[in-house]
Amino acid sequence: MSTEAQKATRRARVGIIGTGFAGLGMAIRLRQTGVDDFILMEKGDRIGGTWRDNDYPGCACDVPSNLYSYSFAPNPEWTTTFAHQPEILDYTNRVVAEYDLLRSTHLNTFVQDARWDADAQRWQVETSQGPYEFDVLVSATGPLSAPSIPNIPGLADFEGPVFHSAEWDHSVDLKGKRVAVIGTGASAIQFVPEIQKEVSELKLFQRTPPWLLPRPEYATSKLRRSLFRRFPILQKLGREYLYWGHEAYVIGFTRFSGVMKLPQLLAQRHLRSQIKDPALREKVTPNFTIGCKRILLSSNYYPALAQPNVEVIASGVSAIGKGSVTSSSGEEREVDAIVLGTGFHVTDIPIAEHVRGAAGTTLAEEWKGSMQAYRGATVSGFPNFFFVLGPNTGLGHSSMIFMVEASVQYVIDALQQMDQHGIAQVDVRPERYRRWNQGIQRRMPDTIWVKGGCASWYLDANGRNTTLWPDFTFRYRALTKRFDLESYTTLPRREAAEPATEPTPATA
Ligand code: N01
Repeated sequence: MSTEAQKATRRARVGIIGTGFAGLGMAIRLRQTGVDDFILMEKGDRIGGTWRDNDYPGCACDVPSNLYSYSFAPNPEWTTTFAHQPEILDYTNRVVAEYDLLRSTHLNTFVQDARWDADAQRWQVETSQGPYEFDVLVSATGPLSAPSIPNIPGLADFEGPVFHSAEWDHSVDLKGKRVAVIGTGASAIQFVPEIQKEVSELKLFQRTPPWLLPRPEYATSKLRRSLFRRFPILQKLGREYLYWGHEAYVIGFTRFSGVMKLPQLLAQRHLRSQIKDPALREKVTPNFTIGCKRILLSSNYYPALAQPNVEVIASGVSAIGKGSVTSSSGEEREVDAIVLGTGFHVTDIPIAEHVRGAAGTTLAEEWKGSMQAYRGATVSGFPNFFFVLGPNTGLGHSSMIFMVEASVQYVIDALQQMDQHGIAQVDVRPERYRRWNQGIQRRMPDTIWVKGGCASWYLDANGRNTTLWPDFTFRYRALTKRFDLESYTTLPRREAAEPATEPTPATA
């Protein structure tokens, strides 16, 4: 692309940041409702978001695939009940092709700065590919897009390979190597059983043991697939069954924590049946109520830990040497490579540093360490800016795609109402914004995430849970079905605000 072309401002009615399930879901619904004037901006060189980035060995979904897929794009062909990453990415690519989204996608386009231009009533967006202008800006960057690299003294000086699970370095052959794994979250419990089979020694640094339930994964039969293909209603019914089964967790998570005794008993039984060594059993037994951190599903993690080439060091990490890792309890282990299963920047999402509202301040400055958004979607003082999967829309129990679809519906209805009423600008009223977030936070002390006795990435630096939705997901869907215009201040299009530049068609 020539420098001149890079400088030309590209315009569209809607700009979408990110092409994971959230961004693609937004784009598809726009297309379905007749809005073709949008551009998807993707920082990577391929679409796919977190399921593109996370391709570590064993990467798979821990929500059943029949639920973890778009409601409008059921996939009768899932080969297993819990699809693995390549199959999920294939599904995404098929949906992208079906809705012809590549022609609206600008790859390698990193959003550096987005600011609300009050005179033009538009978002001016600077990217690594030049400037853009949008009437409405949708952030769909998701909570799991920025790997968290721990600030451990000596990490930069380690002489062997070091990589994060979300940036797996497939050029490194771990076969026969002594490997340290730091972290025991949802990602680590999936890749540990895979790499355990090939490494000579695996030193697992476990700061907090997670609760695990068995993973009911099995290959789907040809008969089932053909029935789903021929009678879509059967797949729909299966999806409903899964949905309500998962929704039952909300009762224990947010209302009656005593209910969690049952899954905790099942998890204890799972642990006892898979780990016979009492010392190891003790090391990996959590000391908090199940559900306080994400409940993990695995039937091969504990057996991997029980193998002779694995040592669980039940401690955080205090230092890293040129060829060793030292635990906070002072145990030093010599290793050839380090894999970080240390999670993501979830409560300090990077996009918050790049988006500036009407007052010129960034989202991060507005939030002061605690993210918040009205109905998980809008922030006061940031007109025409929407989140898909914004603050407090995360789940610990069910499919995030359900929340994506609910969030997207809110934006779609906003656009339709803006058209209908000749509105150019909407900004959530400060008191609605404040009251909504106070309401969310008032519910938190009763939840398992606060009462359960654990520290987790659900809580931010101020100790607030700004990540999870503290209610049934159907309640969220009901709240986002209609854009509540009365909660917003609105402005019509100002004459002087007509664009100086001609609209530029999107190109892939
Ligand atoms: O990350 P995590 P993840 N020193 O944050 C430890 C989703 N997901 O990548 O518990 C030592 O859960 C940390 O210890 P502690 C899912 O939503 C979904 O595994 O904080 N240890 C923890 O053990 C999931 O929840 C699927 O004490 C350090 C681990 O690193 C989310 O992604 C699959 C440390 C981080 O665990 C994140 O999972 C996989 C330090 N300095 C992931 N810093 C699905 O199937 C952190 N840790 C849908």
